Amino acid sequence: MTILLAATGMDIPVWTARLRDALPEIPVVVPGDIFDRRAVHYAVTWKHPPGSLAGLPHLEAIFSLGAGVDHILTDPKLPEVPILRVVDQDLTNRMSEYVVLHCLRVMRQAEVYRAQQAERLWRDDENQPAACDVRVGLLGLGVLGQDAARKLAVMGFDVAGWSRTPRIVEGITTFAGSEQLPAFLARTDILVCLLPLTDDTRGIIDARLLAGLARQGRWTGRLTGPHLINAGRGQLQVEADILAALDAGTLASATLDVFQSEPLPQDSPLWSHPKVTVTPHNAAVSEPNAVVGLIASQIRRHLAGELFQHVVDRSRGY
Ligand code: NDP
Ligand code: OXD
Repeated sequence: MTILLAATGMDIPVWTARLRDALPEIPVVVPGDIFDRRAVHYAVTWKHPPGSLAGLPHLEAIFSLGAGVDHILTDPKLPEVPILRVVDQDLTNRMSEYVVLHCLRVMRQAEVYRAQQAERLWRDDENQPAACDVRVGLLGLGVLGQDAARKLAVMGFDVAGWSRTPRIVEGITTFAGSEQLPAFLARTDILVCLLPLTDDTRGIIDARLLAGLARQGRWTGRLTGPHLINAGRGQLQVEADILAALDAGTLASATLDVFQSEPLPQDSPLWSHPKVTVTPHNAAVSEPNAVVGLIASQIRRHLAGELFQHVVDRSRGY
């Protein structure tokens, strides 16, 4: 029995070493090694080369090294075995840190004070809004969206979430389905996107969606709105529409961790736009020890005859 680690953009020696430490009884191979394809029972993947998982007759499961699985589902030769994604408290905490950080950064106008500092300008804004007057809306109320929503609520924000099917989350106003999207957007000052990339969500953050956001916050003073934070996937957003909305003043700022093309091309106008904050798709990194621990426990469960956890529903695409 062998594990095939087929990943690009990851530190392969580190992940291989962690897998070997966690499952010393199972050899780990990588594409390019000479190995018996019939021996491969598990594949551990991140953006694997399409087709590289075909021709593994005894493959029993494909693990994603991240929470998202769009990178797996695009493979036209994907074997019909369970796909398992990362659901891990370490990754979840990291994403919530990112969301809370940037919501606070927007609300407390960090960019304004940074600019004032550059000019040695001592100017106090007497009308800092209270968090309860700032309405945050989460697109996506799954594992990451719910945790971020709860932590934002602890900070005092007025939080709502939108999902495909109705969800009940204590202290959070919830909306579901395309028919409730306009009402959700209309009460949103800071839109946080934590959706998966699927056929239904591709390009969802477009001019129409941005035009539906709240135009007037419940605060007075210098804070303007609305604001966008996207840490889901880059192909959820239409970057030309975001830039147009920023330039038209219908969007006050965009904080983007993910991009239509990654790494963000050098000539992208997003890099230098004064209202855009760019982070390099690291809102919630997969920490090797945490994620390998999860994969090892899934494999041990499976070898003991138990069911896999966190299995992706291929028909939904997430
Ligand atoms: P989950 O599968 O737990 O949650 C997905 C949420 O999106 C659910 O609430 C789901 O609705 C909702 N959703 C899916 N499709 C639609 C739709 N068509 N309309 C409305 N809502 C929809 O995923 P996670 O929370 O674990 O992760 C979300 C995404 O975050 C990942 O897929 C990945 O792309 C991204 N991510 C980014 C990282 C980064 O570093 N930037 C790190 C980790 C993840 P319902 O509740 O009804 O199922
Ligand atoms: C993930 C990611 O999906 O890091 O986990 O993007």
